[in-house]
Amino acid sequence: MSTIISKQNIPVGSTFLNDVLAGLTAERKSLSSKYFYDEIGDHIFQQIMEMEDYYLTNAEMEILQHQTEQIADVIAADPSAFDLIELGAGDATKSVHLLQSLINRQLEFTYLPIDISRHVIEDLEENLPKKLPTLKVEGLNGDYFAMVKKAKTLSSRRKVLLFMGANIGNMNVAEAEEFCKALRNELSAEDLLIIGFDLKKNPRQILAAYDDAAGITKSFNLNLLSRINRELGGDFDISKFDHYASYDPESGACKSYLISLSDQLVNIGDETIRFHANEHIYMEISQKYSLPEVSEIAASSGFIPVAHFFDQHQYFVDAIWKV
Ligand code: AVI
Repeated sequence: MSTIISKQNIPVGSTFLNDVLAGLTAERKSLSSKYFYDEIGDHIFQQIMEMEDYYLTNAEMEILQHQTEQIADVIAADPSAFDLIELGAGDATKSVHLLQSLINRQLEFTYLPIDISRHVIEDLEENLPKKLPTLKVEGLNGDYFAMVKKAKTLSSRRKVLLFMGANIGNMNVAEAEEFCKALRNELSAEDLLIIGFDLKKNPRQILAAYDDAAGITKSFNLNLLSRINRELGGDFDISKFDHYASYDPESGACKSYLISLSDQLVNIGDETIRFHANEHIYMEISQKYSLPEVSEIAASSGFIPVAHFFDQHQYFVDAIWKV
């Protein structure tokens, strides 16, 4: 089947193009943060995770470093063999601690990292065996739900799902609930979900994590406009947009926007998009939760909380839920 190409050489029907145009021609302009992660975006996100202000990485790392044995105890309470499936595995820096502990216990399991990036999966399959030679790894490249379904066809062993890094925060509360319900529907009675939530805390601290003085988060957001220029033939002038982050302590919603600094026209493919001065593009939500709100999400999506693991400051929680 031949692909129809538009005059800008963009495959017609490209999801990225369609999503970008739908978002920027809507009354309230938005772009999806799932498109942040091209190669450059991955690199900038790595820099964000190394920032002093971005407390989330260290908080969850502390949990994995110091409470891995207790987490492994919950998993090993059922002695049967299992598949450990990680959604959005990245470079697995945090999960390595848990993997090591499960290996030390000589538990029978296979690690199935799922990532949308083929590059990430190839790296994991190549590098993890160097760190953990006896680990059985089977990388799955693709969409979370399609790959969880595929994992279920590969073995009938019980499943332990890992969804860490506060990735659930990049959905609003209703979307998070729908997502957890959909995960619940894929799981059976003996399965577990280990899921990381960033907790509500001093609003200034949260805002600082998403509005760093060095402008790394700003470049993370602006990179999506550059990506549109690179991949969709857009002509955004990046210098004419600023980054703005806000945090609402009541709802727990931390939101990022790009603000148009002037009246301007931007061309993407065959479309011309008008921006007014000070008009915003909604870019990303990083939802924060209280512990009762975490348990509400568990209950409304059909899970039962089994255990909670916090860092010493209670900035972050890794919750274990059963079905
Ligand atoms: C990937 N995700 C959990 C990050 C977050 O904290 O929402 C993405 C991010 N956006 C800006 N800084 C980090």
